[in-house]
Amino acid sequence: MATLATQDISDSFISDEEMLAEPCGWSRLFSLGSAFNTFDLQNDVYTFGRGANCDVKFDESSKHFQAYSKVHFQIYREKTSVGTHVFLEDRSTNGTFINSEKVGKGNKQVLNNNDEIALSFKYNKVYLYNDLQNTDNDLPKVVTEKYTVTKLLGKGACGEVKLCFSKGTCKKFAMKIIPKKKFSINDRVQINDPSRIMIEAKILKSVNHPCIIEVEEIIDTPENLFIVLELVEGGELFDRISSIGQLKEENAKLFFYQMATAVKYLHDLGITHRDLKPENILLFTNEEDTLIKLTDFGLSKFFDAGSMLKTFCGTPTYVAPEVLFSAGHGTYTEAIDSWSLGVILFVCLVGYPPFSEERKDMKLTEQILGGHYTFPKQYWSHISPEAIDLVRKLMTVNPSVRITLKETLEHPWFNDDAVLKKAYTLMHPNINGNCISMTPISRKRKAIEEEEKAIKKSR
Ligand code: PIT
Repeated sequence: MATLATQDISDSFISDEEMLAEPCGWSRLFSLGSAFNTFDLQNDVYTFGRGANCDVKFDESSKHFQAYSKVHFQIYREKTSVGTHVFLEDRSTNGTFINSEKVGKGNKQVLNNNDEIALSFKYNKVYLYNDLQNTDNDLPKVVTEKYTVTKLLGKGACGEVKLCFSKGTCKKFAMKIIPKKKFSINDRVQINDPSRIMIEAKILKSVNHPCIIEVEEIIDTPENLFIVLELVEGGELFDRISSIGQLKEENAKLFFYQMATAVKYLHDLGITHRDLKPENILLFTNEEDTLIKLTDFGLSKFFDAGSMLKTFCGTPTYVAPEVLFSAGHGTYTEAIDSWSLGVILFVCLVGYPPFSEERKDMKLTEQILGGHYTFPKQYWSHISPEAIDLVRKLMTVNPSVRITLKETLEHPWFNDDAVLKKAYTLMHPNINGNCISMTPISRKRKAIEEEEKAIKKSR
């Protein structure tokens, strides 16, 4: 029984049954690992470890339980004349890591807001430290009453993406924050056109595909648009390729098949993505075989062919020749996505782009406009002729003969049951009996059906 004098530690755990919307204490440790619970710090000192005497005792079912020390680490706060400081002291044999840096047995380090704590292994992140005194000041109440917004996941031209936790369930999401006003970066004024942003958000909300990032909700305020997105944790395809040089052909096929299915799905709905590149393709997990998720529909378009001047901000590595040719003023079809996918496939297979500014004999735009790319033996000898044939068909200069996404999926490169089966299992986990509960996707489908019913009724 809990007494008034000493607070029962178990009061601080947030079980699934009694999800606490509001944190109680001076800091919160958000769980990043499945065997760890989100935990509110109320007292001045806490010990964490596998020993029975610890204030927070690790769950025996946790994957690395044996690698943890009896007392693994301690968190405490010290009130001094210059303020209150929070420290983590490493007491473990195998190490406690703050943002991937080992603290080291007997050492202590100041804990700052959004620090990630890992145990025994650098990648075994179990907690995110959230300093409750110091957060959310500049976020509107409509956001903070539902979400705790924490560390930065990425920064793009039109806003930031942050990690956030839903206050009811502590479920993790990504939150894209898009300022509506003009803002300037290095004296270059950029404009975030609110209607464009809304188009992106609406397109994302209207689609439903396992390989397209899912929107949980959109919060519209006078200053910003907040798009709450499903959280994916494997980073960008771009970084995966950069870190390993190039993908194995089988792996490239698994990823590319998913991209092609997702883009075909969009084309069937009359949507062109228009900005496909490895930076906009996210990986669901860090595993080798994983789901891909298309993002950044900032340039995407419903139905009509249109111009796309915004494309000319960066290097046109992935831009189709017909777009370059008319400098963004022409009208284009969905075939521009096939071209970009061809460039992506090229990069996945060999780790370098088909066109480059480093080439001395021809300017970059000339290379693209004329489709001047080659498959040097030195890099391509181990790649199958089918893969090369598909790259050629996607990177065909004339858009009216370029291969479509439907034809891409029927291409002989995909006569590969093992890869297709893998892709299918990743894309439809619940059909294989792995998951029977209602997924966000099925919830969303149901919501859409209900909305459609309501619209029909009101007509
Ligand atoms: C995540 C994790 C992450 C980044 C994102 C989502 C970003 C998604 C995104 C969505 C857009 C966009 C740009 C980025 O225009 O690290 O779950 O609609």
